[in-house]
Amino acid sequence: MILIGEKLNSAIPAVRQMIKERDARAIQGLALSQVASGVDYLDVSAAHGDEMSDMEWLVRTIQEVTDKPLCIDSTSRAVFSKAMSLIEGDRTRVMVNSISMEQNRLAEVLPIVLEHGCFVIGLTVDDSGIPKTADERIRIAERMVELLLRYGYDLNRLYIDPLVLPLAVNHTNARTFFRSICEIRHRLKVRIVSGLSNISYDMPKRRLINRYFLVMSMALGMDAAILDPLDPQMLTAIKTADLLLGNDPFGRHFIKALRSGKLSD
Ligand code: THG
Repeated sequence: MILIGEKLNSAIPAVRQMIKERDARAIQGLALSQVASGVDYLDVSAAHGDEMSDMEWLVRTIQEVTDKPLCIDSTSRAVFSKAMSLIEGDRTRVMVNSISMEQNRLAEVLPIVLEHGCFVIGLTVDDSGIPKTADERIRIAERMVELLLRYGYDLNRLYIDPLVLPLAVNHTNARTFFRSICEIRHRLKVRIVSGLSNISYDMPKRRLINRYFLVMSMALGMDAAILDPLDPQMLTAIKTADLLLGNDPFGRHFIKALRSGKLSD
């Protein structure tokens, strides 16, 4: 599975503080520890603060210590433009997080994706809000795929995010998400990504719920996840699920994780 490390996010109070204090060492430490855990992308979000200048500082600071591709997490065209202008090396490796079928968001962010040929996360949301049912999510994903095809976008670079709603709001919300994954993959043949942790909002034992939810989603074909790669039990669940799903020939990654002490019982 493709792992997107979630830690470089100003929504996390300790990280917000590091950004505010321009604590480059602490931010670089968070980048490097996620890279050491095996992430494929580093999500970077500066929405809580002065987004423009914080994003600029983050992109520069992170790239001083790693060339892992960044997943730029924003809603603002100006922030994406700025971040893209600072990317060192191949800009097509960047993941834009995210577009949606909300008309404003689409008009703002899609041109950036098309201009640079980046990967993109497409949220299944439109101007009527986050859909409650799987069918509505599927329809929005269909509309997005049609639109991107019209622009000649390479659909191999699209990750649909069917947006998880909390179980505490409706006890069938995980089931709705599972159905969305299956149908979107089956009908549209595009990849699926998710942030997952919303599922356990307002519940006890959040990490436990998140972990089982992740493994079940992987079994249904989820391709990528935005998560905390520093959580050893989460990483163990991912390595074990990848082994069982046939994504790890000869168990090489499993054994490597075991040898480096990353697997917990
Ligand atoms: N989809 C897309 N992008 C997203 C999300 C999504 N971006 C933001 C968010 N959801 C994913 N990122 C985070 C970042 C931090 C936390 C949750 C989601 C968080 N972290 C705590 C911490 O690090 O301290 C707790 C971690 C833990 O205990 O496991 O809460 O859904 N496209």
